[in-house]
Amino acid sequence: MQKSEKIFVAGHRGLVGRALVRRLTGDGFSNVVTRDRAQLDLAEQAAVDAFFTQEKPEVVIFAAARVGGIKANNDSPVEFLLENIQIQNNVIRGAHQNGARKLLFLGSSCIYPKHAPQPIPESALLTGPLEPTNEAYAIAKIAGIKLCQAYAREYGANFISAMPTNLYGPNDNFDLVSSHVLPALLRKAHEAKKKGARELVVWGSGQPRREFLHVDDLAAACVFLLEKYDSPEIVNVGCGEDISIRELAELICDVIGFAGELAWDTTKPDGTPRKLLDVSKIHALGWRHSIPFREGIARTYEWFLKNAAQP
Ligand code: GFB
Repeated sequence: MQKSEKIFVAGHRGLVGRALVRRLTGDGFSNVVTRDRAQLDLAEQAAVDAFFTQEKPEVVIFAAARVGGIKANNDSPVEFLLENIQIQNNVIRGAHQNGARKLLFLGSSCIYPKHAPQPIPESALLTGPLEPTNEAYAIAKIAGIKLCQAYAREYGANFISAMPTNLYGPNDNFDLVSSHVLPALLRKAHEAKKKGARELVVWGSGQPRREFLHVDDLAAACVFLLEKYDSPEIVNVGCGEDISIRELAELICDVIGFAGELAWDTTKPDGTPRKLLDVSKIHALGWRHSIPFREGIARTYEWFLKNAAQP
């Protein structure tokens, strides 16, 4: 990519979008374009068309999405399906119609079947039923992948798709109802420690296993793929290691310094039993993550203390 190329980051206010803008500007890309939701609602096709007609970005990174943890996904399938399909259709179509030379679509590891082989190779896509708690989000993301591949096949577009594993980092959502597990436990452990509580409640059985990647590593992988990868075949992005939710809770308590007990709320769903990506493809291309997990949690906790913790 040329440092002066016009790069549109769709979703720049989110966890991923903010990391992308940090990375791109840090790497010297001088023409990064963003729009707040008040200026451009990505769900409005006419507004998105007008934006692309006027700006004609050369590169588009699609990091806009309605996202949430297991409860938000399970409670609002209509919104996860409708909004994600609307915004991705508008942006992908607008990018193609206005001559974008490259687009990177960000999916999610939940696109793979619930009982996919572990670690999950890219070839597992559409080989079995999805996890019900996030089926709506997964279907929307699969539709986005397929739209990019259709643009590549029918029109020769260089539209690529990356599948990140569970992400965490600064600017995450720390709301206890709608967030993902890592920010939720970080906040719960902080508040339990502050109150001198004896226990911390963790959802589910603690048995499911998840893989976590710091969002700054994902941003680095995105820039790498934009520069080095030109195939419509999807690419997994992860760290290659997973951990049980029980181990995660213990690690977070240790980083934060909460010494109480863990209690299990088994009325909450476990979701997919295991979600570990096979990252051999991106390793073979020449990219690896670099932020150690414990350090990434500590850095996220520092950010939380400065920006999101209740006084
Ligand atoms: O991160 P999470 O919400 O989503 O939950 P998924 C992961 C696991 O952590 C589940 C458990 O087994 C939860 O039951 N967990 C334990 C908790 N305590 C908590 C807590 O306090 N809050 C939360 N949220 N979970 C999401 C999908 O699946 O992952 C999305 O729903 C997306 O579509 C995202 O793919 C990456 O990993 O199960």
